[in-house]
Amino acid sequence: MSTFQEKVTALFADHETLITKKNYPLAHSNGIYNRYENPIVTAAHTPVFWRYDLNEKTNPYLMERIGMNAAMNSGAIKWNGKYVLVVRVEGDDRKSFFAIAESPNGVDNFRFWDYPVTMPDDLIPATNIYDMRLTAHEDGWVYGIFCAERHDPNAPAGDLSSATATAAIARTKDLINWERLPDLKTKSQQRNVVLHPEFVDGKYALYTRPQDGFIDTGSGGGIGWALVDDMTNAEVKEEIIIDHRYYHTIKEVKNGEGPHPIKTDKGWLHLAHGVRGCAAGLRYVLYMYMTSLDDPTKLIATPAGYFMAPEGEERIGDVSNVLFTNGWIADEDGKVFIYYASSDTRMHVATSTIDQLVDYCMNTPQDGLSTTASVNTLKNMISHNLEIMNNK
Ligand code: M1P
Repeated sequence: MSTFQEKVTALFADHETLITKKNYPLAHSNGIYNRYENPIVTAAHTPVFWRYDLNEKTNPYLMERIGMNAAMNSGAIKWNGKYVLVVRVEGDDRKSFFAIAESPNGVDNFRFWDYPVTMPDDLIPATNIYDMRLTAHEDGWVYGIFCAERHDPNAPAGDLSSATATAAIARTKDLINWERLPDLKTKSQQRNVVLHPEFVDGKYALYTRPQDGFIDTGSGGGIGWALVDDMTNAEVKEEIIIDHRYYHTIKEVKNGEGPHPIKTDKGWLHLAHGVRGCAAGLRYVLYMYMTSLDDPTKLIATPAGYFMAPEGEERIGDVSNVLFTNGWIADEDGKVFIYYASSDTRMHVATSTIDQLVDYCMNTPQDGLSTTASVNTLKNMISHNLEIMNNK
């Protein structure tokens, strides 16, 4: 029979083995990106001392006292040479909070900082917060924009499910001390709001996602764009849709900007999620697009279909059939670390390069929005290739 101390030692040893496990790219790649063998952050990666009371007197059975359910939708930033994720950790109590995990190489050895983020909640308290997008803005602040969820004050008595989604804003200079700013003022509910890293016409620029209700985007036509004078009192006065939803596409029901776009010589590179309905529920996939450097509201590349869709164990989790992203890091050498969550449960990484992603966006055929158009695109590829093959 193990002593209490032996059991504690085993818990820490197992945890250390898990978080220091080397991660390798999968042998197969589609030429666009490389997936990796293991999830990079899971609920089990959260520190043992978050979950267990380590005092034998108060926890003689060494029970898990505060359970962690998921580690998902993470913002990302390169910080002091480390690959840093602001992870959405969800406790067994269904409350999400932010916690920082950092890695020396971006693909494994993610270790949580001792304490979760203390996010000031003094303006309008929210019940739940999640899905932070980080932007190191040229004004010198690092902004975190995230969803603040509250029970709908207009819900009929007994309806404990109706909620409202608002874009909450905070900023920091050290990722430790956060200054909470007023939530974004906007006509509709909002989720998936992202700050563009540069001023545009001297203003802050936001990617928005107007929605009629907490879940339904309804008349909100897709990913929006709004210029804002002041982030300390941010208000959307005018909003235009820059990336529309279309019937019978991967983003028919909803879409949302992922992390802020990466600036390249050829244009702004965007990563987003698209949602469609099916008999099994909603299916969330990742897709890409590019906008012009001269006019960031103008689409210049719109590859058809999805960039990544759930595969293998990624398909299963708390909300199955979901890939979601709100973080990526572009290194100086052009390598890109794409951080994505699967099925609202765990975090993964895939790597690519700016050149590959630009090539993917510029040279993947567009969606012709019908079977006939898709078959014509396919026939062009076949005849092009048969000519090459037959001339060998
Ligand atoms: O459950 C899938 C995702 O659903 C929401 O995303 P969207 O607003 O686009 O529907 C969010 O709650 C997100 O956190 C979640 O991963």
